[in-house]
Amino acid sequence: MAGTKTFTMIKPDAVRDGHIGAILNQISEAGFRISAMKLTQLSKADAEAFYAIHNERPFFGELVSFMTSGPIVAAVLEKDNAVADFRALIGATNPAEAAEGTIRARFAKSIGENAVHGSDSDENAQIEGDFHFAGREQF
Ligand code: 3AN
Repeated sequence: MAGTKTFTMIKPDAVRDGHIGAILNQISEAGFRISAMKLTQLSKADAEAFYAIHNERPFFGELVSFMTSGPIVAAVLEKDNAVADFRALIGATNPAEAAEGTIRARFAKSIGENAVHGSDSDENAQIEGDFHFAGREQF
């Protein structure tokens, strides 16, 4: 039976540092199936729309500028309990607080440049996946 979905981005820092392969391997080893995936770069308008929920936060400008600074890998992932299990796999937002062995503990530099995104609810996973992929690009 099909599992539930989550949405991830491998962020510009991790792409620049050559960690795409290692991160995808860790995701795959943890039992996630890739339902959609592409290498792309967000425009300023894309990043502002994607992170609209954070537009009052003091770090919003920094976040948009970082997320548009280079290519990202966007992907939809499927697994039982995908949202919660993926957030456990990536670790805390601040890599200094991320559990050992998590993707952010291994690859993130700071709270802003934190290597990967993971949806925080099933509803947002659907919205975020549909933001990046047409129906015919999701399998
Ligand atoms: P998460 O990505 O763990 O769900 P959120 O939703 O609180 O964390 O934050 C979204 C993104 O905003 C983070 N991934 C990070 O890149 C950035 N961010 C969050 N807090 C800060 C902060 N204090 N300073 C700079 N950037 C931040």
